[in-house]
Amino acid sequence: MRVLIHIDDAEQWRDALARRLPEAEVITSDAPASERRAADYLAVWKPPGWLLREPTRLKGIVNLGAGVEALLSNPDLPVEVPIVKLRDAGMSELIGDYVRYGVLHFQRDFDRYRRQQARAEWREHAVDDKGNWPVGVLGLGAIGTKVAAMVAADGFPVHGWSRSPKTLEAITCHHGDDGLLALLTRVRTLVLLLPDTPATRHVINAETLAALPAGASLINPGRGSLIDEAALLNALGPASEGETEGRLRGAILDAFPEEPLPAESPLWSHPRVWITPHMAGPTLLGAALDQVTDALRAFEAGEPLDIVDPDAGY
Ligand code: OXD
Repeated sequence: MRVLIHIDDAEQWRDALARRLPEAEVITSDAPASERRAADYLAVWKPPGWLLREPTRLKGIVNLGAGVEALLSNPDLPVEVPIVKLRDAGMSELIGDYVRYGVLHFQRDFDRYRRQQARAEWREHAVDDKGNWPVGVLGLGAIGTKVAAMVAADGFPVHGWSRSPKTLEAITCHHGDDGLLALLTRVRTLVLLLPDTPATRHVINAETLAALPAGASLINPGRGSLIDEAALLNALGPASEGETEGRLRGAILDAFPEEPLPAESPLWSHPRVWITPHMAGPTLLGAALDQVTDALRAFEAGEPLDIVDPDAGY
């Protein structure tokens, strides 16, 4: 089988995959067009349209990330070719740590202490008990489930939400529109781990933000498209340094509709927004390659695979 890799650092991926999969010929998108055209599989992250159009005998595509929205929205995607995507691949643990940091940031008042420091103000806040700090996780896929479990293991009550009903140990699970509202009204920190699909776009909007208790906080290691930015800024209140907090106490954001986040975005300078450059869940090469190897072998052997459902978007 011939596998064509397209991602940053493609040579590193090519060499590592070739070592794991000696039966395959692994090439990158720099290979001659005649070799690219004869690829059986693509292993790609945000490929250009020409690369998707070119192969003449493609049997499968492996998406080298968890989110498939860039692939599914590419007009050159050959729709008949099955797609598999990375599921977890070491990302969940890293995203879990990011979220745990974020929850503690608000629960232990680091945001308030930072503002006090700017005024050289020595003032202690009473600690709110973890048991009194429900955390909501929207999205209970491979990543959301693991993150919810990590936060629950820290002692926070965790509510999870998914499109269809789920049962998870130590997590209060909600689903559907009513379930979303029930979750929002209860949580003090809301974590977004939904995929980017037409159904999830702007799930955080004026209405859903208003359903959160006053003083709630938001963490988004998921996708930028989940948030209506104007509604978010409105809920955060004035971009002034003082003690005044909006209905929404603060937001820790890792994903944006346009990345890099444009320099002129008002989010950069908002005193109650923390921005990180889509670093919450980097793909770990070793774990990812295990999944790519298994997927390619399963494709070749005609074994069942967890294929992406293009209508659901994940
Ligand atoms: C992914 C990502 O989808 O890195 O894997 O955002």
